[in-house]
Amino acid sequence: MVGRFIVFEGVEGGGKTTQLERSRQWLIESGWLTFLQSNGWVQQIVVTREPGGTDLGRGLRQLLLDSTPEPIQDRAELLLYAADRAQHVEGFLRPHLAEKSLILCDRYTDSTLAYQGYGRGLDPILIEQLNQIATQGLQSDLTLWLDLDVKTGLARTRQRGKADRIEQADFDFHKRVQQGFMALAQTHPHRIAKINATQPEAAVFQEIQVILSDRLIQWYGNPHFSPAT
Ligand code: T5A
Repeated sequence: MVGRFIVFEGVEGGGKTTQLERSRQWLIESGWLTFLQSNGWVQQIVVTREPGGTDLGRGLRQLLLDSTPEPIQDRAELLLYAADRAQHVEGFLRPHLAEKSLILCDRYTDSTLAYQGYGRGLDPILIEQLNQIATQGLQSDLTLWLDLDVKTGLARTRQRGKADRIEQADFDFHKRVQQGFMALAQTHPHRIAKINATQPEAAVFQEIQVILSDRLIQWYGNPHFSPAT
């Protein structure tokens, strides 16, 4: 059995990074990781993100998120995200899955459909094709969509300081992105699980934990222990 690929998605400031780290810790502290390792199903948990999960990707991330005097054209932006993904899939995700890693990834293909498709207005069919070229068919096993209203999300990121190039886009852009995630979750109800991210951090994680536990049991069977909460 190869590893599993879990993705965290949502609008700016939705709490993906926070919940991804909580999930990693819970998988270790609950006993799940030991259970999976002792059965030979999983070797390790790895954490990664898009853009920026590889050396090339870190350079691309800087190009994409730093503000530049010359505006980045929408199609150029799309191609840079696709290049980041192609490198990430081939150079990081597939090798780790082959080594039986449980991968927790901050953003993946749904972000491109939501941001460059719904947000920028680029053709979704073109984006699907590019996603296919970049991923060669690699889909997440589970995507956790942290559903949060745009205003709250942006307020959270602004508390942290200077907004990056994408965060600086106008409010309507971010609203369209949010609508994009909503539409994607409706289209792919089995792959994408909706999480109410307006709650306090611990309550958000409670929801995630229930979904993760269900999926782990579905994938690997019932553990012969009671995972600690
Ligand atoms: N992008 C990406 C595209 O346009 N197309 C693509 O194909 C891809 C892959 C990536 C940017 O690239 C775009 C999307 C993004 O604009 P990024 O830095 O990875 O840039 O941006 P984000 O993923 O949005 O990262 P953020 O750090 O801004 O948001 P997170 O990770 O969702 O949120 P997090 O956990 O850092 O939390 C933000 C703040 O809120 C607090 C945290 O403490 C933190 O201060 N917080 C909460 N506060 C109250 N209640 C809660 N429940 C909270 N949870 C977290």
